[in-house]
Formats: sequence, structure tokens, C-alpha cells
Amino acid sequence: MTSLPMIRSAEVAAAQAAGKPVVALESTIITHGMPYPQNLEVARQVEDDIRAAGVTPATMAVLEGKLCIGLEAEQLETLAQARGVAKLSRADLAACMATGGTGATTVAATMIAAHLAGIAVFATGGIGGVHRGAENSFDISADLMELAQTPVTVVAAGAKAILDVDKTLEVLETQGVPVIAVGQDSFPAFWSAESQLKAPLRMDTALDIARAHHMRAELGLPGGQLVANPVPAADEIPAADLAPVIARAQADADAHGIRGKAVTPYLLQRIFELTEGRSLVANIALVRNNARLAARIAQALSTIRQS
Ligand code: PSU
Ligand code: MN
Repeated sequence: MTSLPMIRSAEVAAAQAAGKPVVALESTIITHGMPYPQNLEVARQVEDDIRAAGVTPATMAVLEGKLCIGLEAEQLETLAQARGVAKLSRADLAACMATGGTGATTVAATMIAAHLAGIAVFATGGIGGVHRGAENSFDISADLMELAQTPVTVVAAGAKAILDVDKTLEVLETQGVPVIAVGQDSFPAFWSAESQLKAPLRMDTALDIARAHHMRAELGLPGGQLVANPVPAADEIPAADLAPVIARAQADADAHGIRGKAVTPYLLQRIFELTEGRSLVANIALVRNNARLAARIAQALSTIRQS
């Protein structure tokens, strides 16, 4: 008997009862990654992109102590407008639930929730990673260690250039996380499709990615995969345009003494202001693109498992 306060949305419960594929979505991107009302519009759009592909979306969050696997429409609406929502990672998920709190799940916490609920594929924008200056701050996202231990395939648009991307790739390699660029050799740089860095692995189809996920399970290897899907060309921001913006945002963060959990949300908001919203247009396009790919991977995985 488990007393875990975990509830599925009606849609997710029905899909899983029918053995249909589900794709997990995080909620920190809604509460800490984008401004209202765009955050709500995007959250709905991304869910609809997954449904249009014949797959069921499960947006994760903790609402009044309950781990929600999929949100009802009004819950999503409330969360998108709520203020002071906690940002939950591996370290604080249990504490939030135990005290009846409400929080949004980061990549790490969403992976934990997805795995508990039997969901193998998860779509987001960008993962957390090794921050610039980590040699002094030691600021390394728990997302990287989660990828090493929880068997969920995470589709992201690579890592943001607000991070130290070289060091992020090094940590992923050390932790034994497969990093797979989709359809190109270079590791995508979130708002920009290409970076100077070669991705460790490349795959061109959702089926190959699903097969690799399945093979890791067959080998008994813990951990997931990071699928790095480039932003669609029409909506990318060239890396050269972004470099000075990122440098400025980082300098502002340092000048204001922003630390810990507050760093990523602060940088995202500052870059949004400095690019006059252009960063958000790219962000929306890449999240939707990732959702569509994740749906195809989830379908392929479900076919593989049934055969
Ligand atoms: N990347 C984005 N938007 C976000 C995040 C990353 O484009 O909102 C969030 C994700 O939830 C990610 C978290 O898991 O930031 C990482 O935070 P930290 O660096 O504090 O671990
Ligand atoms: Mn951090």
C-alpha cells in the first residue's frame, strides 16, 4: 500500500488505462520561464501539439501537496497566474508535498514524477546545466544528475548559452548520459540551431531514439537520455546576436547578487527584456517543436514495447 499523494488528470488516467503513450511536460517553464499570459497560451499550445500527434500530454506540478500527473484545464490556468510558486527540484519535492505546498517542477522533478507514473518521454525547452563561473559558484543544475539516474528521455533544444555549454557536456559525459543531436552533428544552442560544439551522438529519426531508450533499459543501465533538437530555422536567433545580450544579463545577475535557484529565472527574464521579446518567440517555437518530436518518440517506444 502506498500513501503517495499522486493524482492523474482524467485524460492521463484514460490514456494509460488504454495503454496509449503519454508525454510529460514540466511546469517551471510556465511559472518561472515565461511571463503571463504567454506562459498559459504556450502551455496550452504545447499540450495541443502533443494531442494533435495522437499522444496525451501530462503537465506535472505539485498542487496543495499532491503530485499531479497532468493538470485539468482550470488547474493549468490557476498555476500560470499564481505568484510565489516554489520551484521544485529533487531536493525539495518531498518537503513541498509533505507540507501541503504548491510548486512547479523543474526538469529534475518532472523526470521523477514521470518515472513514478510510468511515463518514459518528456518534452521541455532547455535543461539546467553548469552555470558560467561554476568553478567559483559550484552552480550545477540537479537536472544533470537526474538524467544520470532516472530512465526518462528528455527532449530539449540543447543547452542555453547562459550556461557553460562545454562544461555541461563534460558533466553529462562523466555521468554517463547519452546526448543525441537530432538531424545534425553540432549540439544545438537553444535559441540558435547550431553551436561550435559537436554533439556526442547524432540520430535522425524518432524510431532510433526510442530504440536507444529501450536498449538502455535492456542493458539495465540507469538514467535517461538527452535529446537535443534544434530550434526551427525560421525562429532562431543567431548566436552572434545573442552573445552580447547574454554577457549583459550575466553581468546584471552578478551585480544584483542573484544566486542559486533564482539565477536561471533571472537570466531568462533579463534576456527577454534585452531582446524585446524575441527570445520568447524562439523559446515558444522550440518548445512546440520538442513536443512534436517527443510525441513521435513516445509512439515509437510504445510500438517497440508491444512487439
Ligand atoms: N530552461 C528554460 N526555461 C526554464 C528552465 C530551463 O528555457 O524555465 C527551467 C527548467 O525547469 C530547468 C530549470 O529544469 O530551469 C533549471 O534550473 P536550475 O538551473 O536552478 O537547476
Ligand atoms: Mn542552480
